[in-house]
Amino acid sequence: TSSETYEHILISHPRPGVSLITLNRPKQLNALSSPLFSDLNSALSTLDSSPSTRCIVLTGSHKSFAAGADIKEMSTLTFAEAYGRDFIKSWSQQISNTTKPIIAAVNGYALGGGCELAMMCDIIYAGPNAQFGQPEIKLGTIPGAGGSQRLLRAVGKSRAMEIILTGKMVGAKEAGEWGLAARVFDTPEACVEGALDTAETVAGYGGLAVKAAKEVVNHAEEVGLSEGVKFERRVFHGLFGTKDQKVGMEAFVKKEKPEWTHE
Ligand code: CO8
Repeated sequence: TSSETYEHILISHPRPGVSLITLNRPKQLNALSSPLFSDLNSALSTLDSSPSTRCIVLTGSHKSFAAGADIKEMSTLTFAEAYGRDFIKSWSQQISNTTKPIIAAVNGYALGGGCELAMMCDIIYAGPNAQFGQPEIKLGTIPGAGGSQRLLRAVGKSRAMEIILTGKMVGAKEAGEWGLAARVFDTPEACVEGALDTAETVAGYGGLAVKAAKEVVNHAEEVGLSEGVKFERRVFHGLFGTKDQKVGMEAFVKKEKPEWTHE
């Protein structure tokens, strides 16, 4: 996949099993346009089915992860157009369908759709200048790609309400303390490197167990506790049918390093 080229994103494979997607509309602070999403979705689809990719890191520039949906593209949209083509739905479909873990390395602005995009990822790491926010209220609208739902789950009602009702930005320190970001780093470079380190760790495990782990955690957001625990147990049972479960447990018993087969 290293030969792929896109207009609005960059793809590289900086670590074994790890692919890095860099949003690349620097002049527009990575505003999320339809062509950018077309590139992103195509790349995610390719990487999700590529055996050489086991974990994905998504980042932007040091100044901006993504400053939201492209306001210039949206400003004249009518209700009939938005409803008629279910505006935004296709944008987030591919990222939600991606079975490999995605780590967002957020430096600079993650606003509106940018914050929503980060929250669609499985882990968020933040650089020191990260600024999260849902400023849609300032534009006379509200979050449209899951922001109200995922922010509520990430930081609780009172903080989510404050962010969404005021449009204020939340810095890296608070994002870390509130659990929106799993870790906060001292420099933008360290944020991306930290995400790549974690991605390399994840990529070093058996692919089926990684896929199952992501699936059961995501399922928890959809269902109640007893249903979620049951689903987790069934997937857990299923993993006894994989070669990697035997590889992993036998290696532990023999005090050897597991050689994952991803089968
Ligand atoms: N859309 C289009 N262009 C943008 C956007 C945007 N969201 N953000 C920045 N730009 C452009 C600016 O227009 C400017 O372009 P130009 O040079 O041609 O004038 C360029 O990027 C640089 O921006 P600024 O000059 O404003 O840079 P500053 O450093 O002064 O300010 C800010 C940075 C604070 C980030 C400022 O640009 C800003 O407030 N941007 C808008 C943030 C915003 O409101 N985002 C929410 C958009 S609504 C939304 O996302 C709805 C969600 C829909 C779902 C999405 C699916 C994932």
